Amino acid sequence: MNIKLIDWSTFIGALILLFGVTIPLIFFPEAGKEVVNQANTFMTGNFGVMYMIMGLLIFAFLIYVAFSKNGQIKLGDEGEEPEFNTISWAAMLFAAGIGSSILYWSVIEWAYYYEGPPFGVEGSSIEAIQWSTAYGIFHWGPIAWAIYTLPALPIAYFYYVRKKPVLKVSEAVRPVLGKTVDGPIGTIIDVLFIFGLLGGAGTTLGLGTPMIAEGISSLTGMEVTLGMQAAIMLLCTTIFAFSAYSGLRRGIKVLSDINLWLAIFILGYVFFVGPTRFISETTFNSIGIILDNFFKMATWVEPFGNLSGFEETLFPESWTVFYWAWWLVYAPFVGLFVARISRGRTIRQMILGTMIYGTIGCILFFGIMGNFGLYMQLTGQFDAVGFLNEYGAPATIIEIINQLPLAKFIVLIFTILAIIFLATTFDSSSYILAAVVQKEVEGEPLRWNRLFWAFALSIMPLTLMFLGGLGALQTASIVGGFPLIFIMFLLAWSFMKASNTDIRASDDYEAPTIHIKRWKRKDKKKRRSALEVLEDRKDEDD
Ligand code: NM2
Repeated sequence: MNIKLIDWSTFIGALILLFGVTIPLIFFPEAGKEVVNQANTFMTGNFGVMYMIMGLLIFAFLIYVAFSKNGQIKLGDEGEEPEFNTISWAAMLFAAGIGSSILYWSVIEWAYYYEGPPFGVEGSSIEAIQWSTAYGIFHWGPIAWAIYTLPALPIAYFYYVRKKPVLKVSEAVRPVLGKTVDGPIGTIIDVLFIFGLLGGAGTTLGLGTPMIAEGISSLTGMEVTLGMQAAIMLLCTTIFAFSAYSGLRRGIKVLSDINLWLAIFILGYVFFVGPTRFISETTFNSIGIILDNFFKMATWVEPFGNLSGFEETLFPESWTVFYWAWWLVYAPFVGLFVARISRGRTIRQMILGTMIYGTIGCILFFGIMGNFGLYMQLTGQFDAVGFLNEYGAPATIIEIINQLPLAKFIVLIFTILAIIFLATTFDSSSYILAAVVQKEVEGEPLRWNRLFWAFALSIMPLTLMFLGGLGALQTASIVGGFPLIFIMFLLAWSFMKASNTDIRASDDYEAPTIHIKRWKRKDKKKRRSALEVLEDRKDEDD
């Protein structure tokens, strides 16, 4: 156990924050629940608009960068081709950014909007149905993917253009903060990133587990209990901890590939065996609704909410703000992967690719899975909304899948898919967490370190699960994400500052693709960043 390699201030800082939040919740569950709920209401009520502004600003910023000089910069050397072809690039991008939650929300999100639509629309009306088909896609659409893309900009830039291997978020803001990132400020930034990711993971595990439990219950007839859910959570944790510990790279890669094919199979099955025409038409229609109302949806904060004569829905707080926060906490982590796979592309290709392909992938899930459920509802074959009110979301999701022909088989595939999705998301998160708290990464982050973070990742959600309720889980991302709003701003600034300086000094300023040539990689093999290590990992896997 080589403890010299650990960056102790970041490690302990993250740990203090983690236990500082979880231990009081374990010992004082009732008071804890109250505090968590209040924190949630306080954050979303007072600062919700900040998340909304952030989403829109990031979206506008990326579109601007994509079509500016900065977007023409090539991530790599002159003549270098993109390292991965566009299809594998898009598939990897999707696998890194999306986990089991898409199975959850793509099937059920519409049902919430059907009953509790936005904009003061009456529940279950035709208008509500229209919104219900569009809002899920909006929450998993271009703004969401823009949030994911932003951190990739400085990380990819410093890695491929300035040729400095950067893993830590604190390193990516060095152009703005200078030497201060070597002190406590840098540690705080990294700790906040860890805290955010723990929050995001909390939301993911907390939503995924009850759904998997319902799947198992539907297959075996066993009753869903808290104990069963805890066992599932531990099972998923153990799968990824085991892979983390034994370095089962092949195993995890095989799992991700299986996942991709299972997902394609389920989508294809529901599309062709289900109401193909209804799904196609409704999905197409909902894209129109979003295009027509994009800015209205992106800015709706219900300002007259509790003034007299208006009935407050709390829709923006419960949905859009929650989602932007959730995408935000995963963003630095996904940014690292996007950066890693984008060698040889221009900044513009990276930005537009992420936003377009990411959105298309989510449209497929929401369009196919969501509209299948809606079809069941509208044709009276299955009252998903009634079932949701009575039995809750996880049971309803599985019951919707149960309406398909060969139901048992499809529920089985769906449940397996959810388990693998959870395990692979956590495998990569624990890898990144372990790497961030190390000074150097030689080969792989230390085993015990990876294992440690693998389990740390599930402590928070386990606690939150026993506290109960979606509300408590949603807060995990919202609270965890708040400080990251400011870090995102620093990341954008840092990218602009560095790239503008380099563009000014470059000689192919007028060319359609700009190659920045002034930076050479310092070949100090000893200090390897996790990014390089990931690269090797990939090479070995191939
Ligand atoms: N996002 C995409 O749980 C997961 O699927 C991980 C969730 C941020 C909503 C990402």
